[in-house]
Amino acid sequence: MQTKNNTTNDVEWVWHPALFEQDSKLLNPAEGSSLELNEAVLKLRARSSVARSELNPEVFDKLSRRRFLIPKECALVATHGLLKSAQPVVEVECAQHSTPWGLIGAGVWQNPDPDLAVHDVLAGLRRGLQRSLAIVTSANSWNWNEMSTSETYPCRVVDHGNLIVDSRIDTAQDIASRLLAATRTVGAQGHNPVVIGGDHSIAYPVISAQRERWKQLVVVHLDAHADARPIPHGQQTADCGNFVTWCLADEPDLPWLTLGVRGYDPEFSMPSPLTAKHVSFIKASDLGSKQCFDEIEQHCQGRPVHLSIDIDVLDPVFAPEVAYPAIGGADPDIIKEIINRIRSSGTIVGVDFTEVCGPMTRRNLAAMHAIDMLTHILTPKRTIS
Ligand SMILES: [Mn+2]
Repeated sequence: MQTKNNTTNDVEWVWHPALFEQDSKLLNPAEGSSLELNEAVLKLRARSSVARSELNPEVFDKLSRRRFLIPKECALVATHGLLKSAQPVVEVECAQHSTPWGLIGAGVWQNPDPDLAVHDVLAGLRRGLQRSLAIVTSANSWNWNEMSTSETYPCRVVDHGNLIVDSRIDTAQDIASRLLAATRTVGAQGHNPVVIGGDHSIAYPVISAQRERWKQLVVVHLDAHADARPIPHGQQTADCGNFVTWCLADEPDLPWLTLGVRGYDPEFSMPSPLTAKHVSFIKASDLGSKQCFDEIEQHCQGRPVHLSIDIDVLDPVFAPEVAYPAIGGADPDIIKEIINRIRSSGTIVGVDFTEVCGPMTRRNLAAMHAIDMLTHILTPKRTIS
């Protein structure tokens, strides 16, 4: 059922265009990586492209993991680098045989109000996530909520760093193309992308890459807002208010379920998402009803699921640090239950998580809930088989 469009073995891998050779090393200054030029690397360096199946798995992992090799289709936009390692590194390795999550930071804010203090959000989310995953997966941890030990929560996260953004010269379209390439690169390595933002505009390139990878993909979108506004004339890529319109304009067949909408929308683009074939909405006040869970189960049944989460799906009582707070939102426990239902009916193959704003103090509630929710998604409870 979960047929991939491109199996990872079909991808053609090429040398990263930013690489050059110096003093018996292969350097990628744009991404801050280097590799010893030994005989095997030199021999491979002579090749213009290579298939994964031609390389020993360890060699492939080493070369693709730090993007010495990248998928051919991503090379054109990678000239100035795609991703760069960021602190703190969020890596967890306690479930060797499960598919790793591939973490990408994408601190993209198209038009942030100065009072939203977004400059340190990504670093704060990384700090919180690293701490939270370390506790949940530690051998000594005891979970009072579930009355169980931590070995119940296998988890594997590979950190691919943050998207390279140069605000002096990059256009919104440059950034979107780079994030599309970065998400493809992570997906082609066989990792399920987890992209933390940033504003919700990042979901358009992320979901585009996911749809290429999974023919049967469905999207579950948790948000106070439909983000389905019309595309202004001449706009080159999605903004945070219309990324759904962009996704569905490209892929009218993509099954899409938006959960948690409420309030008034002065610009909802009725015709455009609804000309898409399988779009539905569950408003915030209906979350948690039997009908809601039935619809989620039907939507996800046996399919690969991409989760697109805007933290403002929570009520501002829980998550006040957002750009557009909306009264009457969800309770965090209902969202966790929804995630459980999605997981029991489909397979979560990727996440974008957006719209946490600053200031990033230790009392930022939106960030605390974002980290708790991400931890819940990344550490599914082990099922006894
Ligand atoms: Mn949104």
